[in-house]
Amino acid sequence: MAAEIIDGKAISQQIQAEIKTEVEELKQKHNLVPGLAVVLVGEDPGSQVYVKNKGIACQKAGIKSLEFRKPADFPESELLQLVQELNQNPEVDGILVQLPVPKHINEKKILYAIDPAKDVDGFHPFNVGRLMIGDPIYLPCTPAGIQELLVRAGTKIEGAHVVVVGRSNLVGKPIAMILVQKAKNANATVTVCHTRTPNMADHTRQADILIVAAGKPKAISGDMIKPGATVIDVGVNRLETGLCGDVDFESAKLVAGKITPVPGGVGPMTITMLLKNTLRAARLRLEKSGK
Ligand code: BQF
Repeated sequence: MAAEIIDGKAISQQIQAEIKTEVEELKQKHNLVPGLAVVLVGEDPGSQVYVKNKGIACQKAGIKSLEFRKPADFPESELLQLVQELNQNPEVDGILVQLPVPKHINEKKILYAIDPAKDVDGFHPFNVGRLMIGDPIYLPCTPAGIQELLVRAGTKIEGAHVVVVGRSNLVGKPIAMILVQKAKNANATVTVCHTRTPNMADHTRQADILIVAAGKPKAISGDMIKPGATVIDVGVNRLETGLCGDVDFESAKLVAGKITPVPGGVGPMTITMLLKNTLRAARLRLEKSGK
């Protein structure tokens, strides 16, 4: 039997409508418009698409988006200065520096300079630490989107065996941490596989929920999937033929119970969770100001 397709785009639109309503309420009750600063250095074609997606999504939800586009040779010191200005700017609730940054810039140095209270990407060590100890403030957007997709698709997480393929700081490690937590919509048993895992298929075939963030097109095929499993494809590989996931969709959909497509699966949810974090940042600022 063919798998049910998890429609990330439709689920995203629904959540974005919910966020829009909450943003309007914040405006009416507190005269507060959430603001997101997006910084793009260089002309990476993927990054340009992502920044555009984020700007449009903000606008639709009533969130003010401020874009800062800088040339590829923009000095690290000036980028640091820009981040510090945005940290101080009262119109800015969230700050996002689009990754990857050009090679002459130390990515960690920039990410660590962002005020953790404005770190809506959830990459600052403070927020990573808060997640690790089970007291998160901002969850990183892609893992947060994956958890939300699983919940809204009706896949039971508690007690499930989740197998994650990939151990990046952006996706693999944080999604493992989120789903293993003693918390609602979590309590899974989690295995993390990576490039040095021998006999990877022995692990992936055990998964009730298989999350693939391998960074390699079609790394997972149908024969590596347990019949009926939920398969979440985090891959965004730009090939000449278009966007392609890390899962071989054609063979996987014949075996899986539910599966996310690429495009239209996890990607739109990543953007949606960014809006959610920005709204949260605005609310937290309001609380702090005592209004
Ligand atoms: C879709 C990203 C790797 C490295 C840095 C919708 C996006 C992608 C796909 C998107 C991503 C990937 C983003 C779809 C943001 C997700 O319809 O399938 C939206 O805009 N993303 C990013 O900002 O940085 C990345 C992937």
